[in-house]
Amino acid sequence: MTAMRLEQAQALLGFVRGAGQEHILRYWEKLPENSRQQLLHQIAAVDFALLARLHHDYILRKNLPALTSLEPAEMITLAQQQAHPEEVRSMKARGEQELRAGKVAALLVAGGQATRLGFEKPKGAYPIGPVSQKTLFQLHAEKLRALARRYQTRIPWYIMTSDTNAGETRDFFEKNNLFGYSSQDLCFFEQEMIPALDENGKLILDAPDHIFTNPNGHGGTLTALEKSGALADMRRRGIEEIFYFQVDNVLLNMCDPLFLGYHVAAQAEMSAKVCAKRDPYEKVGVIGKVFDARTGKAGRLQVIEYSDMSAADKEARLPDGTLKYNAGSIAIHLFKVSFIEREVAGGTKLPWHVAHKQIPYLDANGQLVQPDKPNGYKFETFVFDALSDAERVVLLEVDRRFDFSPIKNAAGEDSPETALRDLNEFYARWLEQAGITIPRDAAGKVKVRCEISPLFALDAEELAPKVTPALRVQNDFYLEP
Ligand code: UD2
Repeated sequence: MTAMRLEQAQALLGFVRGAGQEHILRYWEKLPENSRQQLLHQIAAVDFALLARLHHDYILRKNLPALTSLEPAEMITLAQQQAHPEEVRSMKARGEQELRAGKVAALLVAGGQATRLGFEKPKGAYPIGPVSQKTLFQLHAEKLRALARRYQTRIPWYIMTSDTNAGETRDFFEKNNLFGYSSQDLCFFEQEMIPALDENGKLILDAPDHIFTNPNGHGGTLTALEKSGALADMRRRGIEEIFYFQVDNVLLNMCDPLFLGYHVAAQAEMSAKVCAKRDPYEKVGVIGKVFDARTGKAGRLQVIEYSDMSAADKEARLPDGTLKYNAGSIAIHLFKVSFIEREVAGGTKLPWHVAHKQIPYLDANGQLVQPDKPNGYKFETFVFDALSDAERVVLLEVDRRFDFSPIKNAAGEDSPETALRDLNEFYARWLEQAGITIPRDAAGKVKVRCEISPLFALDAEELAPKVTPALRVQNDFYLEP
C-alpha cells in the first residue's frame, strides 16, 4: 500500500463529506497513520455515484424488475438428444475438435464466501473424494489435466477469487503444488468488492478503519476478466470459448465436449446447461422467457432466481404433471471471448440485485455487533443476466445424475452428505457398466465407497478397457494411476 499524498487524502475526505458519508470518519482523529491510509485506500475505491444510484433505485424505489408473461424457454431436451444419437455423436466430435485445437479455457468462479456451508476455508478446499478425501479444487484440477492429456492440448485455467479468500486460495494451491497444474496455465484474478448500505443508504463501518464490503457477485467476473488482463491473455493464446463453472459442483462434467459442440455449431455467444428441477422449491434459478418492459419485446431470456419467483410460478404444472418452469440453471456456461469483450466495453451492462442481509457493524461504543435481523443491503450482479445480451444462446438439458450435485449446506439437500452419495453412485455405475458387481443394499444403495480418479479414467468408456469384470469390490475402492 503506497502512502497517499496529503492533498489527495484531503480531497477524498471532502468527497466523503460531500456524499453525506462523513460518519465513516468518526474514528479518524484516533486512528494511527497506517489505519488512516487503509481507510483512505478503501474510500478511493468507492464509487459514490453508483452507490447513490443503487440506494435511490433499489432501496428507496425498490426497483425490482417486474416479471410479466413468464414463458418456458426452448432447449435441446434430453428426449431430443436420445432421438438423434447421430447428431449427438457429431456434436461431441465438434466439441472435441475445439479442445484439440486449444481454443478452450476453463473459468472457475470461487470468490463467494461459503456462508451457508459454514466452512472457514475457501469452499474449494473442502475434502469430498468419497475414498481419497481429495478437495473440490483437486478434483477440478485432475479433470482438467486428464482432459488436456486426452486431447493433447493445454487448457488454461482462470480462477476468480475475491478479497475475502484470494490469499488463502493461492496459498492452498501453492501448498499442494498447484495440484499438478502448470503454473503457466494457471491464472488467478480477483473480482471487485462493493460496499453494503444500511437502511438509510449509509456506508457501514465494521472496524474503525474499515468499511464493510462484499464481493460484487459473479457478474463481476466479466469486468474482472477484462481489468485483470485475463481476457487479453486468452486472446494471446488463441482461446475462443470459455467454459464457466462454480466451485461446489462435485459432478461437474468439465469442458463437456457435447455442450461445446452444440454451442460452437450454433455459433452461440453464451450457452447454459439446464436440468429438470428436483422439486418446486429447489434453490436453483429457472431459465425462462420474459416480456421486456424496457424494449417492449417478448421472449427475452432470463434466469429467474429462486428467491425472485412466486410460489404460484414455482408450483405451476403442465397437463402431464411436470413443472411448467422446469429449466433449472445449474450455473454451467460457455462464453465466446468476443461476447465478453463486447459485454464489458464501456463498463458492465448487468443489472444489480439487492439482498436485505445481516451486516456486522460498530455500535455507538465502537463495539462490533452481529445483528440477528437484516439491517442493510448487499448488492451483486449475476453473470447469467448476460444471457439476454447474447445474440445466440444454446440451452442444453442434462441429466443431473451426470452433471450436478452441489455442496451448499452443512446438512440436508445439497450438502456434503448428498454430494458423497451422488459421487459414489456415479462411480459405481461406471464400474457396473464395465461388468463389475458392486454390492448394493435392498433399496439399491451402494454399500461401499467407490471413487475413480479422473486421471485414471475420465468416463465410463475410458474405464472399461482398464478393468476386468472379475474385479471383486467388497470394501472401499479407489482407482488412481
Ligand atoms: C447459484 C445460482 C442458482 C443456481 C445454483 C446452482 C446465483 C445467484 N444463483 O446459487 O441459480 O444456478 O448456483 O448451484 O448465482 N461467487 C463468486 N463471487 C461472488 C458470488 C459468488 O465467485 O461474488 C461464486 C461462488 O464462489 C460460487 C458461485 O459463484 O462458486 C455461486 O455462488 P453461490 O453458491 O452463493 O450461489 P447459489 O448457491 O445461491
